[in-house]
Order: sequence, then C-alpha cells, then structure tokens
Amino acid sequence: YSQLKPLNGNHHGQDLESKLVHDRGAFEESFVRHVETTLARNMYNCDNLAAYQAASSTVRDALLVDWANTQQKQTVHNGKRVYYLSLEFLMGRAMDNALINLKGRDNAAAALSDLGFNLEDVLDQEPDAALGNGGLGRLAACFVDSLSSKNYSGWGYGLNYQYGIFKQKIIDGYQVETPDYWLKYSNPWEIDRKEIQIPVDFYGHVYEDYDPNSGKPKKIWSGGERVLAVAADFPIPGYNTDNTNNLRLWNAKPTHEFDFTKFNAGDYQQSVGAQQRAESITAVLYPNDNFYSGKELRLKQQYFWVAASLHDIVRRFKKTNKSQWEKFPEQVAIQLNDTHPTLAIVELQRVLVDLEGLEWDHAWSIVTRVFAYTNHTVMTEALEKWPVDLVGRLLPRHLEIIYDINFFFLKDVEHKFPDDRDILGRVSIIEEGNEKSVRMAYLAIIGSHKVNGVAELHSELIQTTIFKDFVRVFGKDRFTNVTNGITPRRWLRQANPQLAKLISEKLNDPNYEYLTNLGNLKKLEKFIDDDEFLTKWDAIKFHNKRRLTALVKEETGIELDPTVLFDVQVKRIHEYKRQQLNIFAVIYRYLRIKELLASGVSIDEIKLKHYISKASIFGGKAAPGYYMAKTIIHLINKVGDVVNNDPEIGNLLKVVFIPDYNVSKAEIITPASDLSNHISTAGTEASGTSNMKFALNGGLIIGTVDGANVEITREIGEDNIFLFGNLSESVEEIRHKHIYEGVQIPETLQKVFDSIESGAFGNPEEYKVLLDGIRYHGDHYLVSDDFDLFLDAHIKLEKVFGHHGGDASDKDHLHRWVKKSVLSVANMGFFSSDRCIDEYAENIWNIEPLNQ
Ligand code: TH1
Repeated sequence: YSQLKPLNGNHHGQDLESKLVHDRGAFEESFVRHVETTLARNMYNCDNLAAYQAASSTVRDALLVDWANTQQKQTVHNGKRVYYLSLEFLMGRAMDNALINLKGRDNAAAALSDLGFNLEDVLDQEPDAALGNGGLGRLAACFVDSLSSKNYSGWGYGLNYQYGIFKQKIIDGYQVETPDYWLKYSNPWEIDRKEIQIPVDFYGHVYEDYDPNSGKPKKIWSGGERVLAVAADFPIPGYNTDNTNNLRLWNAKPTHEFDFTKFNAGDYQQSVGAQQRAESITAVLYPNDNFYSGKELRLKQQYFWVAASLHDIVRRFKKTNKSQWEKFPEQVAIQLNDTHPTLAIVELQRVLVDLEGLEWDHAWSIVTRVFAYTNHTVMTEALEKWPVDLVGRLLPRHLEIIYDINFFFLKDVEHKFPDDRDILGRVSIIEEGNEKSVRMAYLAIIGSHKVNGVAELHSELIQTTIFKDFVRVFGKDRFTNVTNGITPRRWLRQANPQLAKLISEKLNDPNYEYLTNLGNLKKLEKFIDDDEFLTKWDAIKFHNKRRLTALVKEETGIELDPTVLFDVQVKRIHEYKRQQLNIFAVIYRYLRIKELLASGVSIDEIKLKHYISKASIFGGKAAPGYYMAKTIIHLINKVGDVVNNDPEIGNLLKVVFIPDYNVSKAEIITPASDLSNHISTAGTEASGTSNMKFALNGGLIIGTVDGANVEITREIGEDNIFLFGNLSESVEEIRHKHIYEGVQIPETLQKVFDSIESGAFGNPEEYKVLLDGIRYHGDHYLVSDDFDLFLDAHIKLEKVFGHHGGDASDKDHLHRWVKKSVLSVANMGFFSSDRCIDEYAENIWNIEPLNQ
C-alpha cells in the first residue's frame, strides 16, 4: 500500500480501454485473438455463440482496465465505502449494458458487422444472470448500476449460485420447473479470485477460557465444519464515467485441511464426504419471493455469505487502519437488503468482542453505526423467524450473542417503559411459544442506525403496524423512507432504443446526458401539442409491440395483432399481486362478448359500442411449492386455450402466457405495453418497481392505491393513471367483515365462477382451492370487493384508448392516449435509481461521490 500513488501520467491502461471499445480495428483484432486463443477456434468455425464469447471477452478486457484503476483510486482516496449485502442480484445480461455504459455500442456493431455478425444476434446468445427471484434482486442490480454511474465507492456482496432461478416451461398449461445451469459455458464476466479464500465455520460448541493477556474470561467457538468462501468478482461499469465498482459473489469450496481431532475423529471417509458437500451451500438460489421457508441450508447460505463478506471488509479495513476500530464506522457502511443478511450484525459483534477483544458496549456502538436495514415487505409469511434450536446448533456462539443483545435491549426498554410490562414480550428478539424463534427483523432494527421502507405508503405502514413498538422505543428518527428506483440505462436506453433516441433528439441532448439526469425528461412536456412528435411516439410504441408480437409467436405460437391494446401483467405469481383478479375479469369479458354475439350483435358492433380489441398478456414464475400460484397459472393458460381458439372472437380478445419471464424478456415486454397491471391488494406491495419501468416506457398503468403507485400518481398526475380499489386503511376492516359476516360475491364475479365450475376451462376440481379461498375462506386479498371496481376502471380506460364512447368530433381523440403516455414519461424522473442512491448516500450512509 505504501507503493500506491495517485495515477498521473501513466494512462496506458486507459488508452487500451478506450481503444478496445471505441476503435473498430482494435475491437476486431481483439475479437479474432479471443476466437483463436481464448476459445481455441478459428474464424471459419465461429458461430454466434462463439462470437458472443469473443466479443464479451473483448468488452470484459476493456472493463478490467477501468475496474483496476477504480479500485486503485478508491484505495488511495481511502474514503468511506458502502457495501450492499443482498442474497439476490438479478443482473440479466451484461454485454449490451456494458457497451452502452462504455459508449461503445456503435463501434461494436460496426466491427461485428465487418466480421460477418449482427450485434443483436450476438447479444441474444448471452444467458441471463438470473441470481434473483423478482423485484428485490432486480433492485440490487439497479443499485450497483447507479453506485457506479454516480461515482460512489460501493461494492455488492452476494452468492454465486451455480443454479439461478429455475427456468419455467408450460406443459399442458402447467408450470414445469427445469434447472438453470447458467454456467454451462465459461462466464466471461466473472473474474476468479482463487487467492481470496475465507474460512467459514459451522456447528461445533462454545467454551469459556481465560485470555492469557488480560486474564479475563473469553468465549471460544470451536469444532464443527469448515468451508471455504472463494471470491468471484464482476465489474460493474458506470454510465459516462470510468468508475467501475465491484460485485463480489462467493463460491463455497471444500477446505483441504482436515482437523480429524476436532472433526469426526479419525473417520477419513466421512470427513471427505462432508467436505464434498461444501459446494452445495452455493449450489442453488431459493426460488421463493416474499416467503420464508425456514430451511437449514438457507440459513447456512446466509451465514456463509455474511461471514465471508464481513471478514473481507474487516481485512480491507485493517490493512490501512490496523486496529483503530473507532474509525470503522467512518470507513464502512453496510446496507442490509431485507433481513437475509441480519446475521452480519451478530458476526461483527462477535469479531469485535471475541476476536478483537473490544468491550461489549464499545463494540455494539460501532456495530450500530455501521449497519442500516431495508425492509421490503409487511407480509407476515415473508418475515424470517429462525428456530432458536436451529440457530443454536448451526451457530452456537451467535445464539449466545443474540441472547445478550436481547438482554441489554430489553433492559433499556424496561427502563424506558417501567409501567408497560407487555411491551417486553412484544419487542423481544425471541418469540416465545411452542418453538422459540429469532425474529430477524427485530434484530435488524436493534442493530441498525436506520431502517427504511421502499415507498412512502410502505414506510408509513411499517411504522404504524409491524414495527410500531420500535418507533416508541427508538423514536421516529430511526425510521425513514427511500422510495425505490430503476436504472434508466437498462430500462430506457437498452430496452427501448428508439424511444431513448427520440427523447435525446427532442431534448437536444445528443450524448444522452438525461440518462443520468432523469429530471430532464420534464422538458418533453413542451411538445405535448406537437402532432408530428406524438405520431412518432406512437409509431415507436407500435414498433415495440411488433417486437413483442414476434416473441409471443416464437414462444407460444399465438399470433397477436399489434394494433390492439396490449394489456400486460408480468411479475411473480402471488395471491397478493392478484393475477386471479385480472384473469377473472378476462373471463367476464369473454362471457359478455359471447352473450352479445348470441343475442345477435355483430363483432364489429361490439368493437364499436362495447369492447375494444385487446390482448391480455401474462408472465411470471410461481414458487415451485406454491400450489395456489400454480393453479392461477393453469387457469390463465386454459382460458387462453378456449378464447384463442374460439373462431367467433378473432382479434377482439386474446390471452397469452409468456413462459419463463425474466430480465431479458422484460426488456422486450416492457416497452411494448399500452397498459400494465399493478393491482395488489392495498397495503401488500411494498413498492413494486415494474410499475416504474412501464411508465418510463410510455405504458399507462391500471393500479391500486398501493406501493409506489401512490407516488407515481403524484408525479405524473391522476389523469394519467387508472386507479381503482379499496384503500389500505379499509383492508383490515373488510377482512374482519368477511370472516364475521361472510363474503359477498358480486353478480359479475358469480358469472365467472359459474362458468369455471361448469367446466368451461377444464376440470373444475382443479380450481376449487382458488374459488373456495374467496368464497369460503375469507377472501384475504379482497378479490370480491375490488372486482366491480376493476371492471369499472376498464370501462373508463377503454373510452380513452378506443373509439367507442369517445366523441368522434374531438380532434384530440386519436392522441388522447399518446398524450397521457408522453406526460407519464416526462414526469418519471424521480424514479431513477440514481436519485434513490443519492438519498441513501446522504441520509443513511454518509458518503460522497468520488470526483472523477
Ligand atoms: C419485493 C417487494 O415485494 C416489492 O414490492 C418491492 O418493490 C421489491 O421487493 C423491492 O423493494 C420483495 N421481494 C422479496 C423477496 C424475498 C423476501 C421478501 C421480499 S419483498 C425473498
């Protein structure tokens, strides 16, 4: 480190980076070299896949230069760094993003074309890095993009799963899961750091000893199983900057040192076997979204990842700061993405007290200055509660520390509220009962200096419901809101290049500076009466719809008419997200159309007076063990079979389920929607982020007053969004009524239930759980209460989109929808993840960007 000096003069690396990405000849030369050396092939034997590997290796080489320079610069600067701990990073593809961020896309396209390849086809070869379930993992991916783009020094830490989220096939209308072995070919974006190996221990026991230096008693955790964490690094380029941060994902590997005395005394076979099992820790991502399943291997993943990351952070700190622990919170901020990494709090306390010999209180004051916790859900089935027995067996010393943290905490609470005996039980980290458990969210709150929700409504809800006692204990200041955001590089420029280009032209911004100053979109409002502009805007939407039409044809065989309204709902399948509400409304529409036809009304007349033509497009994965969600998928597919094959219907209604929804498909689907559904039961969707992606791409939203929909409405104006449904304040009361007075099924919904039960969509037995859940088991998600309101919202929006019911003499008629689309985009600047990261940096992490 003493040899490190700020870079000056020596820009050899920078030249290389610049050349590879910006010089056509240099790109081609490097490409050919990679074909011949890295791939050991020749140019006559180079298909699109090989071309992808050679091209990505070239881009990777360029990234590595920036990455090395950035790390050196950050080390020399020696400022505070933020570490984002997330069990999921749903990155998607890397190459297009890297080319865009490095401004090398046109050059790469030209070079590849010289060599006989088409850039789009080459990009299409890349498998998605699908190391996440849904919004939470994609948020982490957007955050690392913004950390780099805004010149922060920030690393991500996660796990390098061999299998990401499963691939979804639809067979006979059912979801079938197949493994996603995404590392089939070597991964050019991964830099193996085989030399970075951190031992992580499990099981064993704790005993007390005396510290020979101080003579004080000291806890020793010993025995058990040891696994190695080996680093794999992924460079994260920023947009329009050289700043390239690091995403470090751990691989579990066997150790090669066996301690047969501590380990399975003398049993060679068994200890080798145990070692081979080490790799299973990072083998597979748990496929649950918004659900806690309590599996031992999952807890092992959490501790493995947290221990490796913390020791890496501590080691880096000690290199320059030795044991000046007071400096630790000035150098390190750690953000906990949900409660999954909560053990990091306990682990840091253990490191400081047991290994570094700090006094408990001193250590704890450091710990709480370092950590901050983001809550992403209020759904009780998603809140982690690890059984005390399991924690004690896997991590005996950690359980002791958790009990000590709880003891000191409860003592403080007792002091503060001497007359309130009940509060102790309510806020205790340990939940008493048949099976005692550790409430991870409580531990996370107690060990952090800030706790944030992910949208205003959600942040308000956590303070008044699940964490209200903690607001009393710690005061309002510990709680805050940081509304989620999305990266406009991937979700506008990459997914919707034509719209991004039109915007850059209109804003007179040839360098696309607006992509890092998204508030500039506001200037689009000036053109709201510019007919030529509106026509172009509309044409781009149409182009994107054709692109989606091709994808749908390829994936399902179904031919969509791109002139009809594309009504989209793509997200994880979950009862609270209410795909069932959507498909019930589709069934209702189909039944009404059939009735009208039966009574002699012609198709053309229906289109003119009753229903506009539309395609209902669904997509999303169900957790493999989530029976109800799988039932919903099945119903959607069966409705599609019936409706799409009904010769009377034509293009008036189509229903498609796009299999295996993922990030790269989202990049095609999002820009093609006219309307998207964000219709969760009020109070259940913490934020939602696809709502932002759709609105940023000029799609209108039909949604409930939930999550970030509330702020989207505030920003874009309530005329430009179709809101409906009961409000979150009423939900509790309505649920109560369902249970005590029974559920009222409206006539409209009853019609739908009758047709399902008549067998119109296959064996009604298969849908019994779904219908009974609503009729007889309390309709927890308020489908019956919101159904007619949802239908009404559709009637309203169809008047805007379609011709019927509209005033034909209205000159603006044709552009009514397009204007709302433009106004949405113009006012979406707030939802850039750059804004979001700036808020975290200022209010939570206390870090500043590094000047380039
Ligand atoms: C999601 C929330 O459901 C969503 O509303 C939010 O926009 C997103 O996080 C990002 O903040 C969640 N995903 C998970 C996944 C797991 C556990 C809890 C949540 S909350 C595994």
